Amino acid sequence: MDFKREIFIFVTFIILCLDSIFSLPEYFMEDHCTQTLTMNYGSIEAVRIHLTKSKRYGENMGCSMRVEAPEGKLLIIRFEDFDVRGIPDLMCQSGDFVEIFDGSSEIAAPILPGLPRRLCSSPEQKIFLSSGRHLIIRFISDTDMIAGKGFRLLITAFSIAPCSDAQLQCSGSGLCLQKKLECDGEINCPDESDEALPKCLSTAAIAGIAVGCGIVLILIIVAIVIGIICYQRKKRARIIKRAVQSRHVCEYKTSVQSQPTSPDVIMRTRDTFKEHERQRQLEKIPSTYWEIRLSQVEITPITDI
Ligand SMILES: [Ca+2]
Ligand SMILES: [Ca+2]
Repeated sequence: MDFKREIFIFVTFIILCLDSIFSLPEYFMEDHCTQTLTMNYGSIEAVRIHLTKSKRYGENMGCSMRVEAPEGKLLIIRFEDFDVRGIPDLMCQSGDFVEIFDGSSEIAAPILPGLPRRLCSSPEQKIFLSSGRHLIIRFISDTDMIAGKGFRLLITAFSIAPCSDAQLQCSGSGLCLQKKLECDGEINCPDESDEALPKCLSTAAIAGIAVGCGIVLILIIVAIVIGIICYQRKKRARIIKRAVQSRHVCEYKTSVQSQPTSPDVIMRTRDTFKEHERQRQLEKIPSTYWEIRLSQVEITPITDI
């Protein structure tokens, strides 16, 4: 019974490790300007988008990226981080700013109803829903050197209830998300119900599992390296042993050739060779082995003469 429990814990641990490995896809917008990021059925229907890999975005930057949800689905946009240096008092008409269009072109309506079209400081409202399967993110920076880290968005596809068996329903709304987004450590539902305790592990527990996975991977790598070193040492030892044995055979042959060729010695040597060859063929033992054995057997009688 205990054994089954240990297997269950081990399998759960491996699944969690794999789950953490296959985490959300992440994109840097600066690498995908003018491109469309498409979420396909079967893949994870959520992505994280960073503006830049650098600590600060560059000056004079203009970049637009389109995001497309699977057919029949809409998009949840969550601002996880926002550090853009514009001038809110001037309605972001100066400095750097972000625009999010609720459609597939830049003439679509902004996704921020009731708010300024441009964003240049952290918005009080962090979550927005698209009205269709497309949205466009556009970032513009001016020519001065005043710059921030940019922004980080988590975008999740959803459909309207009723949900299918392959979906989870955010408890505070009728939004249906891909089931694999439940308890994955990412907050996808607007009300955060996909990561609610106690059904999901806490962030600390997930961090602990991630550390455990890292330690297990390191141990596996160390074991593989030790195994390779041991194998190479054994292989080298076998090569040295064969070389020593071959040298003994050569020494024996040289010894036989240098001995007086009395008829009695020649006959004894021939008889011994024949006997060993007969045994070798019966037992199908490689001739090299018998040459070595012969060298060990024959040295004594020959040196006695
Ligand atoms: Ca600037
Ligand atoms: Ca989640």
